[in-house]
Amino acid sequence: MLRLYDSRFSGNAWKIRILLSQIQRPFERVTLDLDAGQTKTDSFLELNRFSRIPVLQLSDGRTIVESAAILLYLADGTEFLYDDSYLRSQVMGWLFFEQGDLQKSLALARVYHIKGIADEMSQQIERLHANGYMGLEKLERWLCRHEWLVDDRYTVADLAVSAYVSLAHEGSYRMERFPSINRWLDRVRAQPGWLGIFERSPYQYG
Ligand SMILES: N[C@@H](CCC(=O)N[C@@H](CS)C(=O)NCC(=O)O)C(=O)O
Repeated sequence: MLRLYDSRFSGNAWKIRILLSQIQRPFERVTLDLDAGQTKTDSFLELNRFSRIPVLQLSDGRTIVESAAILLYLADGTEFLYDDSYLRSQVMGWLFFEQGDLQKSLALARVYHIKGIADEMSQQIERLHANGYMGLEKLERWLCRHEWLVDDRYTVADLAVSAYVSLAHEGSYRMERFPSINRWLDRVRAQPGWLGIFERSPYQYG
């Protein structure tokens, strides 16, 4: 069976649990405590050279790291990824955009709030917001004219980009500025098999 190493609050691992639910793949969930340094041990480094979650371990023991790579692996041959190489390249473009232009700026601001250190980190949050808003404005511009990120249906591009965007308010982003993003998030959440971040997948063991 597949094994997913993740943590309770990670948006990157949440993306994988949503897709596993949508493709109805059973998996064992191993939830790590990041604050206790469980991604920094020698045995974890054997699983992920970058010492981060999520990590997907296949039944033969091999691992896949980086949420975008895991999503592409799991979505291959399903309705959530196109076969056509041009359309696949468009999906990948959004996955790279999410990692480069959005993920850190949205995730770190959220982490500072969750850890209760937002006041002391206010200057860092301001810088993160400056970057994050630039990415969100680009996304809003696209979604003003398109229902989905690539072509005419929901794919792992929508899944990957929506995860941290839907959590951005927890990092004090003013999301009412982005009406097209909000309508798209409603469409994403309405997809069969979609799960909230603290919701348990019916396909989850452990
Ligand atoms: N680019 C990576 C980012 C993964 C990431 O940032 N993981 C965080 C949790 S969301 C983590 O494991 N942090 C622990 C650490 O860096 O020690 C991905 O998309 O998988």
